[in-house]
Parts: sequence; C-alpha cells; structure tokens
Amino acid sequence: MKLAADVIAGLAEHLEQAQLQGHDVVKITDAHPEMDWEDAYAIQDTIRARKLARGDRVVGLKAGLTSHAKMKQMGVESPVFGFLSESFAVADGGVITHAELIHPKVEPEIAFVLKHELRGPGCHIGAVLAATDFVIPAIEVIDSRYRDFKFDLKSVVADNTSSARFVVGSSAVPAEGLDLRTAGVVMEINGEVRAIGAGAAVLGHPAASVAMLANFLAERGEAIPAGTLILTGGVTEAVAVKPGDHVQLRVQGIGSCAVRFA
Ligand code: 0L1
Ligand code: MG
Repeated sequence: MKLAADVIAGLAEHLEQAQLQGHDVVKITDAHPEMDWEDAYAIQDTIRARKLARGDRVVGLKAGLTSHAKMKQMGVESPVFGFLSESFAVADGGVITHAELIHPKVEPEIAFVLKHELRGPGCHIGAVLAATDFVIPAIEVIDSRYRDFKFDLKSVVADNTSSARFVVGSSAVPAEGLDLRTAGVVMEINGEVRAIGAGAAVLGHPAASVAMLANFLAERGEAIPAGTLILTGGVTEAVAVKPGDHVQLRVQGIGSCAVRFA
C-alpha cells in the first residue's frame, strides 16, 4: 500500500460525502497518483464500514465493466468489483429521486442469487451454475461521483464502482434449462428501445462474471456467501436518464423489472 491510514480514511469520507450529498469531485488519483490497487479497495472497504456503522447493510456484490461495450464506453480494459448496500435498493416498479443523484445512468443486468457459498481460486462457470439458486433481471443505476464520469480504474474502485441504486425483478428463475448466453436483453426508456443485447456480452456468459468475483475475493481470503445477490455487469453501454424517465428491462426467459425517475 502506498497511502497512509489517515489518507485512506479521509478519501473514503470525501467520496462518501459526495455520494450522500449528491455532488461531484475530481478523480482522487489527481491528488494521489501513487495510489495502488490495495489502497483503492481499502478506500472502498472504509466506505462500506462507514455505512455499516450507520446501520446500513450489505445486501449484495457487483461486478462492473464486464462487457466490451462498457469497457469501450469508459476506455478501460478490466472488470472491477464493489458492494451493494441496502440503502441503494429500490423496489421493482419503484421511484428514484433524480435530484439525490449527480448524473445517473442505467444498465441492464442479469443478477444471480446463490444457494451455496462460492470460493475461489479456480472457480468456473460450472461451479457458479451449481451454486446458483436463481437468476433475476436487474437495473443498476450507476452514478460516478467523478465529474463527467471521468476517472481511472483505481479511482472507480475507491468510489465503490459508481454504485448508486439497483432494482431487481419480481420473478426469480432457476438457471437450469436457461441459456444465459443467448438470453435477449431489451431496455426501454419511456417506451422506446434504448439498449439491446444478449447475456454473452458479459464475459461470454454472465456466470463467468460471478466466477471472476469469487476468484478475486479468494486473493483476499474471502468467499461469496450463500444467499448473496450478485449483479454481473451491464450487458450494454450505460444510458443516461433524466427526471420523468421510466425504465423497463426485459430479459428473455427470466422476466422484467422497471423503475421511474422523479
Ligand atoms: O457497474 C458498472 O459497470 C460500473 C462500473 C464503474 C464505471 C462506471 O461508472 O461506468
Ligand atoms: Mg453495473
């Protein structure tokens, strides 16, 4: 690690305050170019600890930048991982207050819920499918705290991978019998189709994203606990939303979910 403990604590507070107050900041590597990956995840962990100390709960995990469309959109080359807090959960069909966020975008995702713990290293798609309880459609709302979504990967990791809100569908479907690679994904905003894709856009198979997360956590001596909800990453580019927008996601063979921005 390159940063001192008090600097990590200060950066976590800086980023979390930006999230809570809905204002943007410049990417933190501008002032701390020496920051390494361990520092970045330590800042994210400190944000997580701050939320837990206030009575929030971690209800899931997420992988981001797992599709070529997203990597190209953001000009980066590898996935990143973050956590989902209970305070970011929005009911299917619910309403998000746009003014609480900075510059939200929506991503169509396929989420997994595990019935068994998943532990790397060596985790693979087969192990993920065997450990999966069900899959469920999800709309992730990302809201980078960085001005104009301009960042580098370490700054994004520190900012909990832009996590801001998420919605999961009301129909949960067992993964058996589904071909998640060819499952079609259609996201509409105000009834207009804005993003189309298929599950294979996420690392060839969305379960590969879960395996990658398990293998990443193994390097930290951690596993994905049974019962965890995992967002596997946007199937398409993220789409900016404005107040009044109604977002609907349909995933072939799995179901749908929706959210409105007020
Ligand atoms: O969930 C995601 O794919 C977002 C990762 C963070 C980068 C971004 O804000 O687009
Ligand atoms: Mg995402």
